[in-house]
Amino acid sequence: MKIARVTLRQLRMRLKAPFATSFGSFLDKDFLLVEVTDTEGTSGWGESVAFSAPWYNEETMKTNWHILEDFLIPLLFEEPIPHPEELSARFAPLRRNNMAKSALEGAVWDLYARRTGQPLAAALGGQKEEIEVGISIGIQPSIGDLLRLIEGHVAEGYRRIKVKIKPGWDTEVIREVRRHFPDLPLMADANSAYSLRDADRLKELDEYNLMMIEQPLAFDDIIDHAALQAELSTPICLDESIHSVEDARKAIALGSCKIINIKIGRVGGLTEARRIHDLCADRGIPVWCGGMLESGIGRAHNIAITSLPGFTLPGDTAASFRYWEQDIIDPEVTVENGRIRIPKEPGIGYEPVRKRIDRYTIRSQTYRP
Ligand code: OSB
Ligand code: MG
Repeated sequence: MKIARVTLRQLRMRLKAPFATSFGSFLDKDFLLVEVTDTEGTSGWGESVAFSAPWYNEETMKTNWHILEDFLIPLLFEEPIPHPEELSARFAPLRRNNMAKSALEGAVWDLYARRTGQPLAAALGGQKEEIEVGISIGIQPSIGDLLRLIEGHVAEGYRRIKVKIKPGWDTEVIREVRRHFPDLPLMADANSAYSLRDADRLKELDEYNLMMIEQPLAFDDIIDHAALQAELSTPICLDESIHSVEDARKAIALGSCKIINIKIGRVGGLTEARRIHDLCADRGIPVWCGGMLESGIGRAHNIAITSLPGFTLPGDTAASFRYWEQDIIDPEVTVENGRIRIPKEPGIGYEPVRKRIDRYTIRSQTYRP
C-alpha cells in the first residue's frame, strides 16, 4: 500500500448522558479521526481514544495531533506498507503515545482489509460470527438511579454489568446491586482510585461474587496489585497498567492479575492487541475488550478484535444507541440479546457517514507526502 494522503479531524460529539468515573465525568467527547487514503483512492478509518485531558493516561487529543502530524504521518509516508503488521515496528522508535499510534495503525488495517476484500475481523484472524457484550455504567447520583439503569440494561440483554466504584461509592453500592440481582454477572471498575491501605475495604468485595475487580490500584502499578491479588479471592483485571505484551507478560509472571482488559488504543494498535491476546491465550488468562466511549469507528475496531477466540469474557462494547443520538457510521452498532454480529463487509464493516462526520468536525487538516 502506498499512502497518498492522511486527513486528521477533531470531532466533538455530545453523549446522551454524562459518564462519571473515579477520575472525572464526560459529556462532550472530543476525539480525533484518522482517514488514510491510498494512491488508488481507497480510504481506511481509525479513531484516537485519547480524551481531551490526561486523566485516564498521559495522552490527550492535542498531544495525539502533535505526534501524528510531526512524527507518525511522516513515518507512514517514508515507505510503502506491505502489510499493516509492519507498522508497529516502524512506530517502535517513538516511545509510548500508544493512542496516537493506534489511531493511524487502525486506519491502515481498515484500508488493508478493504483492499483485500475481507472483513477486518477476518484480516486479524478472527473466526466468530458474533460476540457477547456487557455494558459499563458510570457513577450515579444515587443507588436507586444505578439499580434502575441496571434493570434496563439487563432487560436489553447485556451479558454482564460493570459498575464504576470509588471510595465512598463501593461496598454499599455493590451490596445493594447484589441484593437486587443475585445471579447477575457483575464486576466493578475502580480506575485506580485505591491504594494498598484500602486492602481491607477491597477484601469486603469478595463477599459479592464479582467476576473481577478492574484496576483497583495505581495506573502505573503491577507490584502492589500482585500483593493485593494474593489477598483477594476476586480476580483482579488490569486495564490502565498494561501498555504492551511485555507489560502483560510481567504482570502475569508477578501474579498482578488473573484477567486482562485489552484496549486497542492503550496498547498502541491492533497488532499489539493481538499479541497480548495470543500471550494470554497461551497462559490461560481470559481477556475482554475495553471501551473508551468511542464513536462508531473505534467501536467497529473493538468488535473486530473481539472476534479472536481468546476474548472469552463479554467486553464493554455497547450499542451506538447507548452513547449517541446518532452515530457517525451506517449501520449503527446494534446489540441483540447481548450479542453483536460481526459484519461481513470488507474493512471495519460499517460505513463512515461523511455528512455526519462533517457536522461534528471542528478542525481538520490533510497531509501529503
Ligand atoms: O476504565 O474502562 C474504563 C470510560 C472512560 C474511561 C475509562 C473507562 C471507561 C469505561 C466505559 O468503563 C467503557 C465504554 O462504555 O466505552
Ligand atoms: Mg477500566
